[in-house]
Amino acid sequence: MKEKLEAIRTKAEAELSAITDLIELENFRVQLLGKKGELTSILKMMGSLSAEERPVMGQVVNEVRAFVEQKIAEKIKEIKELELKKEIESTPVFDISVPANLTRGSYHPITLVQRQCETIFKSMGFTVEDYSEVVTDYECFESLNIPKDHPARDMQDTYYLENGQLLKSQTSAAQNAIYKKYKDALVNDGVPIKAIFPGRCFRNEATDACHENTFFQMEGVMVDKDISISNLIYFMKTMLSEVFQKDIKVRLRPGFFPFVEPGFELDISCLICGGEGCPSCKHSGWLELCPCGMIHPEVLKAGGIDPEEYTGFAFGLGLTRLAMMKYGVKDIRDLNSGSLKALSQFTDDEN
Ligand code: FA5
Repeated sequence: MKEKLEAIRTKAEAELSAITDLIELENFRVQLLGKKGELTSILKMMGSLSAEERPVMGQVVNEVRAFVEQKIAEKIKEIKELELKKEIESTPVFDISVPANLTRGSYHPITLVQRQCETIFKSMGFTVEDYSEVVTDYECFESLNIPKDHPARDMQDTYYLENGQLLKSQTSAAQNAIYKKYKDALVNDGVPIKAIFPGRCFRNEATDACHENTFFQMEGVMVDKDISISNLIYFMKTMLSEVFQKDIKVRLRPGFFPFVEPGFELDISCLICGGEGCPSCKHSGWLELCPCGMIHPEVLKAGGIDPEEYTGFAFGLGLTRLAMMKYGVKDIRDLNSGSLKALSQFTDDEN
């Protein structure tokens, strides 16, 4: 038995040096140490030894096993180092003089529509604001007259973070900060607040042809003395006729949002089906595009503005839906698909 063990030790030393890859090495390991391996079969014979021989032989078996295992571990390390070296040597070196193989990129249709809306509103004296995607409960709900436990929260299935903040579910979340930013100029210098803030919104939606879990809105607010619903309608009409460059059928119907009073839903006749009804408009012929209304006194108060003296309107334009209608995209999910083939058909020629 002892000779057999010595033979295994010699074999391990001799054959391991010729092995050059990990698969071959694994086969060799199984041949010696596997369930039916040479060393394992010797172990099985230990039962036939006398009580005196067994511990002596047991010690030799352990020594040979440890020796073989160590040799195999060393070999693994050696093979891996060699493989890494080969990989480094075969990696092509970046050559700045090689001509680039690039085709011209294009803007995402939502970017195109967003820029177009920004241009339209800037020309009417609105500032374009930027706002974060992670907001507080106060910004997204409480400052908008939606206290905790208010049923209106159910309309937006929101992604909360562990720290209690949330992914913005509506661009209205920026309203409070905008009022606070510009209220002094309004009160002291009589400069009306006129701002838009486009941004990405997130909701835990059951997605379909007109609902995504990640989509863009563009909020707009105007606050001054004597602002009325007529001002709101004027700006909405101007925006739509500029974006589409043609007459669009719209309808205004009552809508409930705790942060406006009165509130409206502004729908446009679906441009995919011409108002006949299709999956893009949930077969109604109309697409909810831009809810709006007169800013609720409590919301103005939370922004530090006296509602007895000032009034204003706010709207929340669905930018992603606007892009669908403008470019005839039938399924909203195509816009987030990342398919370069689909997106490459849009160019920035119009901007
Ligand atoms: C709001 O988010 C309000 N903050 C809008 C508002 C602002 C009202 C100011 C009054 C005053 P709503 O949940 O309806 O409302 O969303 C507004 C628009 O965003 C919708 O009309 C639609 O065009 C778009 N929108 C909403 N959810 C989705 C979605 N899951 N996927 C794509 N677009 C969406």
